[in-house]
Amino acid sequence: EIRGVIFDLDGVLTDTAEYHYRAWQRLADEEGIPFNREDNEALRGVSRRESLMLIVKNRPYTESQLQEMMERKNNYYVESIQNITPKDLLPGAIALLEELRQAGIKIAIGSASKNAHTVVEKLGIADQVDAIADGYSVQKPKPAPDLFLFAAHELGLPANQCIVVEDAAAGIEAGLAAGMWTVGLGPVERVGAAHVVLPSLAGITWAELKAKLNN
Ligand code: B16
Ligand code: MG
Repeated sequence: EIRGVIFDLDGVLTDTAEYHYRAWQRLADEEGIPFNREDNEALRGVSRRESLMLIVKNRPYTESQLQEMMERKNNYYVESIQNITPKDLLPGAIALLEELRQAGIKIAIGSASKNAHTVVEKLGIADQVDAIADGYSVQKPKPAPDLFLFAAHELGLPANQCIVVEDAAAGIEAGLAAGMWTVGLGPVERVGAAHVVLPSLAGITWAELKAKLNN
């Protein structure tokens, strides 16, 4: 029986991906590194350091230069998320969160972002969420199962009673590695490994989701 749902944040409950992209683009432009929206696809759900490495590739930056660039990008990002409001919740998100709460299902956020708390606050869903696992919670990023296992532990639930909702391939991989049920949002080419694949959360009810997972 399922007693908890762990939601990824960026790409699932809200679209901060656009803000991440603009911040990386600005950094890449300043550094004179070719980077565009298409390149950005590879950064979906990927940690800050890994994202930077995908952008700088084998250019010979020192560790302190890499640190400075991550900090610079984060400053741009933090600036842009100040304007987030509940209107930035993706379609279907609030309805599902409310339905889950009414059904007594525990809810956690499982995000790679170190800014997840700020985003959750700005979205106005802090009271709907029982636990937040974020970029500070564990060492190993997705696709390692650690972040979702941490979230389940915070909820007081065993892994097999939890569902992970993710938009990134690495996130689905992490959910499966954790021994959880997985729901992938987006194209099968990206999240096809999930138990259930949906285009988005729009119009999705808890009853429907449960029925699909029992298939
Ligand atoms: P930060 P998620 C991820 O969030 C983003 O998808 C990814 O683009 C970002 O690099 C990562 O968080 C780290 O974020 O730089 O704010 O710590 O999809 O796991 O909610
Ligand atoms: Mg995501």
